[in-house]
Amino acid sequence: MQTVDASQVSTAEIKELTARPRVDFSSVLGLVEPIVEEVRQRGDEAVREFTKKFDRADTDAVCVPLQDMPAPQLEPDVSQAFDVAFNNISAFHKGQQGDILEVETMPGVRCRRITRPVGAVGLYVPGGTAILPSSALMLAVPAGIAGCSTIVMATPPRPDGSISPEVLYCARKAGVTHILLAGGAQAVAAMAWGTATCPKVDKILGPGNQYVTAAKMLLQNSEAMISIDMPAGPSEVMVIADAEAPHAHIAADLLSQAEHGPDSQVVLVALPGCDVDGIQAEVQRQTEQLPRGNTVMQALSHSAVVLARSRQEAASISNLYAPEHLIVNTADAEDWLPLLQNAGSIFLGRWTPESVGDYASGTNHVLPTYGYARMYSGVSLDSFQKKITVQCLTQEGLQNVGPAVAKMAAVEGLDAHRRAVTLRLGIDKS
Ligand code: HSO
Ligand code: ZN
Repeated sequence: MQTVDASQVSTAEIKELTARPRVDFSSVLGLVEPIVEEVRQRGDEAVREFTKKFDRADTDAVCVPLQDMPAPQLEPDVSQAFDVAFNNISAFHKGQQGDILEVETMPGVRCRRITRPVGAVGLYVPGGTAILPSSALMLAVPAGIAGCSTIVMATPPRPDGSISPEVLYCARKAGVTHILLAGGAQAVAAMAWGTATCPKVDKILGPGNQYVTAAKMLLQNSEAMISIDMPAGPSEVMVIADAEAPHAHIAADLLSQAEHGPDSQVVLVALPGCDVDGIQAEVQRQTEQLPRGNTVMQALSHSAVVLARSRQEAASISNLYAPEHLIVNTADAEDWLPLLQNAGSIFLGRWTPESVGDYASGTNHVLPTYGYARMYSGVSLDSFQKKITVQCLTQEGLQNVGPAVAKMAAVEGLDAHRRAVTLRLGIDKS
C-alpha cells in the first residue's frame, strides 16, 4: 500500500490517491441493454437462456413460490449462527418502527405523516465467488418487518440448478415469498418487468456486480417504473488507528474488505505514533495466510495509507473519502462521532471489527460505496416504506389558513384553486 503524508500533500492529491477504481458504465450499459430487452419481450424463456449461458445452470422453474421449495437442512451450529444474526438484525430494524408524526400547524389544521410498506420488492443476493446468505438476511429481514406483501429474492443458481441452502434458510426465516433462480441483469430485468412466473416488483434492492448495478440503473429510468436502493460499487473500508491499536487487528480489518474483490479498496489513516511499517509488515504476513490472497493483493495495489497529524485532520480525510465502512480504532473512539459527517456505517473502539456489522451486530451491511455515503444512507426499514402525508382541517382550520391559500392562488393566477377555498368559506365574490 502506498503511503502519503497528509502534511506534505494537498487535499486534491489525497483525493487522487484514494480515488476508487473506475468503472466504465457506458460499455457495461451497452451489454446489459439487450439482455433487459430480451427479458422484457420473452420473459422466463429468455431468463432461462441467459442463466444457461452465464451461470452454466439448467433451471426448470425460473421463479418459485418459497412455500413450494423443500426446507433446507443445515448443521445445527450453522443454523444457530444465522439465528443469532436474524434476531439481532430483526431487533435493530424493529427498533426503527414507529416514527409517528403529527403536528397541528394552526388551530384546526392537523398534519400527519403515516407509513406504508412498498407493496412488492425484489432483493438481489449475489452469488459469484462467495455465497452471501448474510446479504439475504440484511435485505429480507427489514422487508418482512416493513410488511411488504411480495418479497422476491433473486440469486444465481449453482450449476445443478439449486441455490445455497443457507440463502434459502435465511429467506424462509425472514418471510420471502418467491425465489427467482437467476442472477445478473436478467434477474433484475425479470423482477422489474415481471414474467409469467416472477411477480413484477416496485423496488429492487441489494448489492451486485457492475451488470446488476447497470441493469438497476437502466430499469430505474425505464417504463418498468421501479425504484432502486442506491448505486452499488465494490466494498471498501477506512480504518483510523492510533498508536496503541494492535497491528494484527488493524491488518485483519483492512484485509476483511480487501478479500471481497480485486476492485475493493482499503485505506488506513494512521494517527501520530503509529508504526506504519510494522502494520504494513503485518498486512503482508496475514495476506500470505489467506485463501483469497490473490484477490487481496490486487485490492491492496490500489489501496493506501495516509498519515494524519491530528484527530481533526483524520476526520476531514474520512469525510472527504466518505467510506462505506469506517473503523475508529482509538482509545477515544466515542469522541470522534461529532466530527464524522460521511460514512455508510461506523465501527467504534477496540472491540468492533467490521465483520460484526457484516454479519450479526444488527446493523445493515447494504451500504453506500464509491463516495455515495455523502448523500445516500444504507438500507434500513425506511428503504421498504413510503411516507404518506395526511391533512385534515376543521371549519375553523380552513378559516385560519384559507385566506393565505386564496391569496397565493390569486398570485399564481390559479383561480380554481382559490375558489376551492373561498366557496367553502362562503366568501367567493364571483
Ligand atoms: N462487507 C460486505 C458485506 C459482507 N461481508 C457480506 C461479508 N459478507 C459489504 O458491506
Ligand atoms: Zn464484508
